[in-house]
Amino acid sequence: MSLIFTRRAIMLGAGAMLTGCDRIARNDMVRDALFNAENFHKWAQRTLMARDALAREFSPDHISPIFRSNGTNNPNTAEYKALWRSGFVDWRLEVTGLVDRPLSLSLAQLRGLPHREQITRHDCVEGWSAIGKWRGVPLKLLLDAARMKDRARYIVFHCADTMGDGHPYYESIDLVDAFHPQSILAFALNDQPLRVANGAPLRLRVERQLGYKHAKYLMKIEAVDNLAGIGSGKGGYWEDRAGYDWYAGI
Ligand SMILES: Nc1nc2c(c(=O)[nH]1)N[C@H]1C(S)=C(S)[C@@H](COP(=O)(O)O)O[C@H]1N2
Ligand SMILES: [Mo]
Repeated sequence: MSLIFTRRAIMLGAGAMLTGCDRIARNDMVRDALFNAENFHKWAQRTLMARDALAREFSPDHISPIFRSNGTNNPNTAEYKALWRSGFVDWRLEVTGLVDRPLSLSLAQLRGLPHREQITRHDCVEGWSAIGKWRGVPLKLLLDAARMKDRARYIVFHCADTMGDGHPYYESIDLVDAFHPQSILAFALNDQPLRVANGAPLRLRVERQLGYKHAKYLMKIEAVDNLAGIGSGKGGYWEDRAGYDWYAGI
């Protein structure tokens, strides 16, 4: 949202009140769209800081001795257990949706692609942080290989773990984050293959965002033009159920 648009929208609200018609000003949706913290934060981050700025990276001596697990620590479904038992040789990452060339990639294929390594801090809304060294494939590389269509706007991540309500975890990000150089699909943490507790065999790292955006246990990534058809339309498991902000920039 540009500053000009914000000003115009506020003037529109004021004008409506002056003419005695305060229907627009009282309309909760309009007020929320203008003034809620999430929109302001999003606007501030987009305008005041370049969204492609890098998240801070740390030196190896800052790595946390233990990178704890949060949320699901083992999907424990029959399908996942079978994949885990055979060392994930039968696991595939599907790249689908608005792409000209859908991909189905094995872990060996992903490991064979160019990597990025980054030591970053993970911040969970539940009040803990940890610094870890991640290694993975830049998301951009896969989206380019799949030849994403021009009308794609978001990337949705579908996970293997079914949550308490029986629905698998899911998340989504926009293309600014998808193409960000630190957005990687990580298969290693602290020079070890990713543990089950941290999302084996593959999880998203989207370093400019809060912990819940970093989808673990990836099965499928999907390019879409809008989020209306994903869950109840707010773009993520916790966004749909607990009102977490979709844009969780830090
Ligand atoms: N599939 C899946 N991804 C998930 C979660 C989850 O429960 N399932 N929890 C999220 C939350 S809230 C956090 S803080 C991080 C935790 O990652 P970690 O277990 O590696 O610490 O994963 C995120 N990604
Ligand atoms: Mo979290």
